Amino acid sequence: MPKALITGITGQDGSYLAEFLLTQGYEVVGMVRRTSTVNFHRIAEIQDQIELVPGDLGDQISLIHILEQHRPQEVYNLAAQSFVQTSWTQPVFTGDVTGLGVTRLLDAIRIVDPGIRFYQASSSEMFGKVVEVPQRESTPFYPRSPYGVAKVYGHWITINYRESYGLHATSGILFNHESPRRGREFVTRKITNHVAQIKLGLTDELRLGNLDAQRDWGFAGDYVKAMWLMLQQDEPQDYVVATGETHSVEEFLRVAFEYVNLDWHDYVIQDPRYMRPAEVDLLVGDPSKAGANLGWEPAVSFTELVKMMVDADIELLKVSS
Ligand code: NAP
Ligand code: G4F
Repeated sequence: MPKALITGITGQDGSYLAEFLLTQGYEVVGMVRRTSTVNFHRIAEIQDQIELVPGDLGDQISLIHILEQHRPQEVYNLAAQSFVQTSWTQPVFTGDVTGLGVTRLLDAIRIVDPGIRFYQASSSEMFGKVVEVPQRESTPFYPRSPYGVAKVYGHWITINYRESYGLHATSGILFNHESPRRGREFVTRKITNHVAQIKLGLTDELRLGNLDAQRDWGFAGDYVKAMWLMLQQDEPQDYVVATGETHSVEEFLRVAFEYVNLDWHDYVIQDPRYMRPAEVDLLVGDPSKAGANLGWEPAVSFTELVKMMVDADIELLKVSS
């Protein structure tokens, strides 16, 4: 039975990837960091099928011990300080975990077992102030946040360890992907959570920042399959994973509110607190390499994604209220 280690298993992608790997017959080990309150809600349904081990990307000894004790064939590095806005208030922490954390893990792999296949969760945020539309694997980076800068470091150190030590190390440049399990601070989930609250009479306003930003939004459940496919290739390469479509925050708002027969103009207030010091205005990916080499394509459309998230948030609030 193949064994995979997932860092960031308590997050959105970690939970979907763990479920997917179980369906592929994997033994799944998930690294979790110590928290004062248990935060296993996303993996609650599979907790008895996976093994959770303590560790932290800030602590290389913990990474070495986990690899020595569990001997995975594949490592998926999904752990990160992943919220762009927070990266301006905690830039050093973000650089340490999201950037240097990748080196700690790659070096632990080099020391313990250089035969391990490694996946790095790179991001379309690296394209930032884009120099090419659509963005592809060869598009130069121009990050616009401490998070984006840290991800560029993680991306290049992954390539460097591949070229320096011959590791099977792959970087997936994933565009925004969402789901009912998305953290509530990200704009899509913030919108669908508020649409549900407004529909159920629990609030009457939604405060947002820049409504003009455009993103290439896909479904997280589709994207974790691409991660796995990348590690099944004989030759490690980097891939853009995206839908090839872009939509504005305003469009997301409109579709979400219209789905429950409401007009977003009646509820949304623009609040400077949610504006960013530097914005990424437009992201749209070209996933043709992933299509050609991996046979990957997204299954869930933009409208289906919005509706799925609104439905899930209404259901969640009905159950909890
Ligand atoms: P997420 O929901 O924020 O999950 C992040 C995970 O990282 C959580 O499990 C978190 O643990 C863990 N973590 C944070 N700091 C850590 C540390 N110091 N040591 C160990 N674990 C730590 O993020 P996601 O949306 O699933 O994204 C997964 C990865 O893909 C991230 O690297 C993200 O930057 C990248 N990415 C995401 C997208 C997207 O649109 N979702 C697009 C491109 C790239 P806790 O639960 O304890 O906080
Ligand atoms: O949902 P967001 O916070 O996601 P963002 O910044 O695009 O980052 C996400 O996608 C990246 C991939 O490109 C990942 F690497 C990263 O880890 C994360 O998952 O913001 C999306 C857009 C931004 O332009 C933001 O300015 O929505 C705009 N926005 C407008 N009002 C808002 C808000 N974003 C948030 N979070 N909250 C608002 O109130």
